[in-house]
Amino acid sequence: MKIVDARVIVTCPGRNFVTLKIITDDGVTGVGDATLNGRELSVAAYLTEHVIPALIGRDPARIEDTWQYLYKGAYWRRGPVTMTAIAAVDTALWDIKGKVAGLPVYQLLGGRCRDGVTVYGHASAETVDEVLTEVARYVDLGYKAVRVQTGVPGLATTYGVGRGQMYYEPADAAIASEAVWSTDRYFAHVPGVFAQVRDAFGPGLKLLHDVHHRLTPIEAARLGKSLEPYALTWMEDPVPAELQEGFRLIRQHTTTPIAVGEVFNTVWDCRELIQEQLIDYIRTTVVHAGGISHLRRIFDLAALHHVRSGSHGATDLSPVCMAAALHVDLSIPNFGLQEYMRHTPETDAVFPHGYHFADGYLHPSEEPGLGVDIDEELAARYPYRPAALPVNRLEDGTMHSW
Ligand code: CS2
Ligand code: MG
Repeated sequence: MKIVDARVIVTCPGRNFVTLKIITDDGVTGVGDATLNGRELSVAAYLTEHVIPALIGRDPARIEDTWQYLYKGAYWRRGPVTMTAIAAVDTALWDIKGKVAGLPVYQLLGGRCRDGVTVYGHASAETVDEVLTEVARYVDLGYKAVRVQTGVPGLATTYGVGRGQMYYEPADAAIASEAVWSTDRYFAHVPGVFAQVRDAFGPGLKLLHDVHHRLTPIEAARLGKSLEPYALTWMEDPVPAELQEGFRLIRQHTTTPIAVGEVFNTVWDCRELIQEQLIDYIRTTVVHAGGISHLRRIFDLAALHHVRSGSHGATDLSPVCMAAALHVDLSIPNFGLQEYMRHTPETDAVFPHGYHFADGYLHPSEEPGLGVDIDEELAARYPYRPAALPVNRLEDGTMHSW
């Protein structure tokens, strides 16, 4: 069997997605998500110019050899663009291998370790009353875990408080929109919101919160301590994570579990965090961390150190990534939670898939391969639209993390 063609499909059913489709001489095809929010065309060009020409003629069954060829052969290793491109190839080759074997990919990864993949939804609103209403909505939908994001009095916008319900798309302008942040205003408000949410919904509901890279380690320690009475499942991205040893300071002060990793793209970004048990959940994904092959390596290292998976699953990760993520989530021993920010009906139509939600779980397709595809004719009706993620400044104008 040989790869005879591959193409990059860029489409924008409400937001931009980049998909790689690989075609073999037997007519078997595979798909991989290559979406990097705000930098989509960088990955599309990397694939088109530097990867696809080298794929033609290769044996699609040689997944690991292809991974090593693209990783070591790049010379300039790692980084979100390179690793997202490699991820798309890896994911598409696993899709092909499953189709050829006549098995869903999770069966090739060792089979089921659980009956379903527990997911968390996103309750977000400006006011506490609206937050409580949103949390109730997700509970009524059957979610066992809910991320809570709230507006902050005195701030015009804040991370995670979406426009409309169920979907959250932060990349809202061709040139980055500017948000304003105040840690003081945030601290004055957020612990009280969780007090009210926990009081309203009791101890059984898993509650999560995404700090989105905005604190210093000692501030994160203070936040973690203030949230301890509300027993969160995790506090996410408390600080920017380039300084992995900075998490030691947080760990010294609080037992609130920590989840980090959606912006990581190789095991090297999180090796110390995992080996020193400075985090509790690793959020790396199929689409941004080198595909199924490399993500399994990260999760295997995590399993040795009591760290569980908690993969990112925002709207800007396509249904192709979600389908692949579920096969990994089902088959690893140290699964924690899977983020499930729903896609719009337009997106779901462009990416027909077999996974489905029931009773707080996502269940992958039982079809051979990943159980997802892209409707290229429909995708062509949604041309690319430039969109950048926001930037963030403090109230005095200082650039901050968004
Ligand atoms: C967030 C994302 O889902 C999350 O945990 O951190 O919404 C993130 O902001 C976006 O994926 C960035 O494109
Ligand atoms: Mg996040």
